[in-house]
Amino acid sequence: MARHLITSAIPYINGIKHLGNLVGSQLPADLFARYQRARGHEVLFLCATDEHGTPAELAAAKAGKPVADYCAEMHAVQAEIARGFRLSFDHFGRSSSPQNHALTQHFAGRLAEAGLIREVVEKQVYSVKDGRFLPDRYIEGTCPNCGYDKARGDQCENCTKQLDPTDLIDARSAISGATELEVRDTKHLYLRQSALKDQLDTWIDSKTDWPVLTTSIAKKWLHDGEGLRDRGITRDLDWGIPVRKGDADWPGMEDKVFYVWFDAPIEYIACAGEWAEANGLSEEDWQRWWRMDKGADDVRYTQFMGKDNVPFHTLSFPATLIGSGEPWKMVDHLKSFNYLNYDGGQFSTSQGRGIFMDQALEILPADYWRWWLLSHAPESSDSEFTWENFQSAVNKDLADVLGNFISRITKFCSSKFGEVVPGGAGYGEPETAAISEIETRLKRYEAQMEAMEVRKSAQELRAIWVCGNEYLQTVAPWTTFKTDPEAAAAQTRLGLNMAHLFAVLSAPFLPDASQKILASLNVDKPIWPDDPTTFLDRLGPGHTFAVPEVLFAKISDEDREAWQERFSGQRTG
Ligand code: B3M
Ligand code: ZN
Repeated sequence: MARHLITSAIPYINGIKHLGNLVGSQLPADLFARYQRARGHEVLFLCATDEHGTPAELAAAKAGKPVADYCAEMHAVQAEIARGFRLSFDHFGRSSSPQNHALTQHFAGRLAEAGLIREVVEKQVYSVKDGRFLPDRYIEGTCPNCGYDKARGDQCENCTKQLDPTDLIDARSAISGATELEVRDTKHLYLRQSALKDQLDTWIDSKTDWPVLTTSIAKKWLHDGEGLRDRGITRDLDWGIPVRKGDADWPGMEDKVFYVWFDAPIEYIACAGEWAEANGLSEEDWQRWWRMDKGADDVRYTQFMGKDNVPFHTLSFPATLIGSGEPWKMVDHLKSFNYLNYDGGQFSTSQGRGIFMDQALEILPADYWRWWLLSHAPESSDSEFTWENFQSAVNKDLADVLGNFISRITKFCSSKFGEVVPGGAGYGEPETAAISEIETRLKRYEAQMEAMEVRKSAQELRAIWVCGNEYLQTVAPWTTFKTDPEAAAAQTRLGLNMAHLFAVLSAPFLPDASQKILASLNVDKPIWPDDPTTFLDRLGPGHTFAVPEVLFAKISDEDREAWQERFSGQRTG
C-alpha cells in the first residue's frame, strides 16, 4: 500500500470559482484522490480557502462586513459547493487558521536565522486620516491618461493603463476618501530566493517526469531576466498573519502582515494539522505526511494547479521549504493545467463571465459537469466549453452509452428472469472475447489514471462502457432467449457483472452514478477489479438487485438554448 499526499491549489476566499478554476485544480485532484483510494492506497487529500490579502479585505468592505466574519461565511459557502461537486477532501481548511499562523511565523524565523531574509526600506503612500499605509488598490484618483475619475493606484479600469499611485490626479484613499496622503518610508522583508537559485535548479532538474508545461514555466522564471528576483514577503495590511520570528517579535515589523503568497502554500502543511485536530489525531499523525524525519519518506506528494500558479509552487514555496533547513516533504509530481475558455471568450471572475460553481449545480447534478470537464480537461492546450459540446457529451457518453447499458441490462433481466442474477450456462466464446477486451482496456485505464492523463483516462473509460454495449448488441440476449434461455441467462449474468464493473471503474469520475448503480446491484463494499475475469463472476446466480432509476437525463435543445442565453452575459448576483 502506497501513501498519497494530494493537494489542490487553494481557492481565494473572495467569491465563487468558475468551472475553469475547478477543472484546473480541485476536480482533477479529486479524481486522482478517489482513484488512489479505490486502489486501496492511503490518501490524504487537502484543500483550503486562501483568505488573506487585499482582495479579501476589499471584498469584505464591499459586503459591509468585518473581514474575519466575511471569510468565515465565504468558507462555509465554498465548503458547501465543494460538497455539491463531491470533492472528497479529507479536510477543507482555512489559511487563516491558528496552525497556519504558527507555521508561517515559524518558517519566517527559520529563514531569518539562515540569513535568507533581508530588510528593505521602500516608499509607500500613507493616509494620515486612516492611520495606515495604502496598497495601490486602496488609492483612487483621476487617470492622467483618459480622465476617468475612479482610476486605481495600480491601473485605470477605463483605459487599462498601468499606473503608479503617484501618477493619479487628486489622489484619495479608497477607504475613507481622505486626500491627506503622504509618501512615507516603510520597511519590508524580502526572501532572498536568488541565494537558493542553484539548489532550486538542481531540484527541478531532478524532476524528469514532470509535464513539460510545469518545467518550462519553472525554468523560464528561474533563468529569465525577471526570474528569481528576491521577493517582498510582507505587506502593510491589517488582515493577515502578523510578522513574527517564530514566537518572537520582529522589531520594526509590528504593523505588518505576511504577503498572501508567502502564507498560502504553507497552508498545505498547516491544513494537515487542522485535519489532525478536527479528527482527534496527534502531531505525529499529520507529521508523518509532511516531515521526512517523521515517516514522510515513503509519501508520494502530488499537487494540482492552473499554470498561473506554477511559479509559486516550483520556486517560492520550495525556496521556503529548502531555506528552512528542515526536512519537509517536497512535491514529487506537479500536475498543471492550461485554461478552459468559455463560448468564444474567456471565463472571467472579475467580469462575471462564464458559469460559476454554484450556478452549475443549480441546473444539473455534479456528475454531468464532472464528466464534461474531466473529459475535456485543458491538458496539452487550452480547451473550450461550448453548450453544444456539453449537450452532446452528456447525451452521447452518459445517457446513450453508460446510462443506456445499465438500464437495458437491468430491465431485460427483470422482465425475463426477475430482479435476480440468473444462473444458466457457463461463459462461452463471445463472453471470453468481451472479457479479454475489457481486461486490455482496464490496464490502459489504470496506466492513464496513474499518470494523471485525465482526458485519456476518460476516453479509455468510455471505451470500456462501449465494450458492454457492443457485447449486448452482438449476443442479443433478447433474441437468444427465444431459442436458448440457458445461454440468454449467461449473457444476462455477464451483462449485470459488467454493470458492476463499470460502476467501480467510473466512481472517480461519476461518484453519484456509481453509487446509484452499486446500490441497485446490492453491492455495499466495492473492491477494485484487479483480476477482471474473477471480478466479472462476482455477482453469482441468486444475487438480487433492483432496476435503478434513470441515471442521466438527456439535455434537450430547449434547455441548451435557455442556458446558453442565461449564461451569455455578466453574472449579476
Ligand atoms: N489562491 C490562486 C487561485 O485561487 C491562489 C492559489 C494559491 S495555492 C497556494 O486561483
Ligand atoms: Zn484611464
